[in-house]
Amino acid sequence: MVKIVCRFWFFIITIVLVIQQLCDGKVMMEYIGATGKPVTFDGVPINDGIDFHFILSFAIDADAAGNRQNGKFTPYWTPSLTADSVAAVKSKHPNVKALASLSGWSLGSTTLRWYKPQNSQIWISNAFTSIKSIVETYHLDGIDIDYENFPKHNESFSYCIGELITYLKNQSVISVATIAPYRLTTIPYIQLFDAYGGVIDYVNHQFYTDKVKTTEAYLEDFRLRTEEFGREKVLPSYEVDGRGIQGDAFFDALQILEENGFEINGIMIYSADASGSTNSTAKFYYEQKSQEFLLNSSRI
Ligand SMILES: *[C@@H]1O[C@H](CO)[C@@H](O)[C@H](O)[C@H]1NC(C)=O
Ligand SMILES: *[C@@H]1O[C@H](CO)[C@@H](O)[C@H](O)[C@H]1NC(C)=O
Ligand SMILES: *[C@@H]1O[C@H](CO)[C@@H](O)[C@H](O)[C@H]1NC(C)=O
Ligand SMILES: CC(=O)N[C@H]1CO[C@H](CO)[C@@H](O)[C@@H]1O
Repeated sequence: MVKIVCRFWFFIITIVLVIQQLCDGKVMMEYIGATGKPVTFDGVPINDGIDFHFILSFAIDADAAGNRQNGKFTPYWTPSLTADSVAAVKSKHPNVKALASLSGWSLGSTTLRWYKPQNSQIWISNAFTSIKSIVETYHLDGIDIDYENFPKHNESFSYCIGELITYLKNQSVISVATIAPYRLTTIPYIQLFDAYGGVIDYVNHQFYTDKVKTTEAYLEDFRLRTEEFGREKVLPSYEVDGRGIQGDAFFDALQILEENGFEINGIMIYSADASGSTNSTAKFYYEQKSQEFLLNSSRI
């Protein structure tokens, strides 16, 4: 009898979670802290109806001189993003989550790349311990995977990163994991996603690297990326003052995606550093309008 009641509640809870995911679950992903500018969370518009994720950029498996540390990650995001400021923005906005993005393109003048660890188990264990400590210090909820350069033999990438995410989730260190492929790194990320997609919540594909500048090209590109990574998890993305589609054409593209049957579950923006430093009329315009778009489309 107890067993049946448990099963019943498990069933109900599962249904509720699935419905929640389908109904609201609109997410905003905002990279912050990569440029070294003294950027803060203050001033970033955060709508109550959106699951707002700040992605602190970056935590890196290297010392300050760029030497590999065998899986021991250190935070290198701008020092103005303090642990207290993460706690403050989360307590002011219960819908905010904070993630650490792993790696990024470079540290100072050193280009960062994935390397095959000598011993995968030791790398995973070091990564688990160092990331757990960063998560606890900075009150984080998850990690984003942003390795941007790969050696020829990268088989261990999928295994090491997939196991790391699995282990961090299993031990309840994190609740969210995202990946950030770009035009030239889709293959290793597809390998990771195919093997460990169950523990990956969203795909922050960097559409602005795909050289698409028109709404029509954006639609075709989105079609391609959702074929690679699945329709539910891929988020359209925008680079402020950057590459790819620019200005309000981005919102036209989102409209066209919806008209073509794609459900927009969230939007990724790179980055708060750029948005915060544009002139005052344009400041955080894309963050504001993206959230408005998501709320509009969730009302359908
Ligand atoms: C973590 O993994 C262990 C071993 O596979 C399993 O028994 C346990 O249920 C998992 N816990 C969670 C929260 O997934
Ligand atoms: C402010 O930004 C807008 C939009 O990017 C631009 O059109 C305008 O020229 C900028 N104004 C100044 C004073 O930089
Ligand atoms: C949201 O909907 C309102 C009302 O229909 C509309 O005026 C506004 O332009 C929409 N905003 C976006 C970003 O789609
Ligand atoms: C062995 C292996 O997985 N190699 C892949 C590494 O990643 C590149 C792309 O960056 C692929 O082309 C290889 O197939």
